Amino acid sequence: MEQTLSIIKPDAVAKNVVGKILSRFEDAGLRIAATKKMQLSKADAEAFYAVHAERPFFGDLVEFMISGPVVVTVLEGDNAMAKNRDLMGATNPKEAEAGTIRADFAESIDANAVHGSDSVENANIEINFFFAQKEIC
Ligand code: IDP
Repeated sequence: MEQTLSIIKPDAVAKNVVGKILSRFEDAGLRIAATKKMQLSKADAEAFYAVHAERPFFGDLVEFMISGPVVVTVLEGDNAMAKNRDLMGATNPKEAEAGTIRADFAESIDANAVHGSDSVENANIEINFFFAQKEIC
């Protein structure tokens, strides 16, 4: 069964829409294999987004990701990675299709409500970044 990593970002946690977002995953047939709320450290955020280290928005992205708690979740199901990306919508909420999480809950490209792994390979790396195997059911 395929797994992917979701992060509900600080803007959506602050808006108190964690349950609404998790329901969208369940309504689409994905199962929650693990989930936890946590406050990322600067080192956590820098390491997680290391692939973007050279991008001009990297500093702002790291500051945003540590601006409040996040909810990290392992989602499981058929085509979990692609299904989660479809549910999320485009990176820029102004371009996100109606009915997607970002269209409904995100403010801007900086504060865009959710992260989702963009390949099955990255999903495995990202899941191992946040969870021990014994935490995933
Ligand atoms: P994704 O989250 O849709 O996979 P990525 O390209 O992997 O998008 O970028 C990671 C995150 O970096 C985005 O979710 C967004 O918050 C931020 N980001 C991406 N591009 C920009 C930009 O051009 N300006 C500001 N922030 C950006």
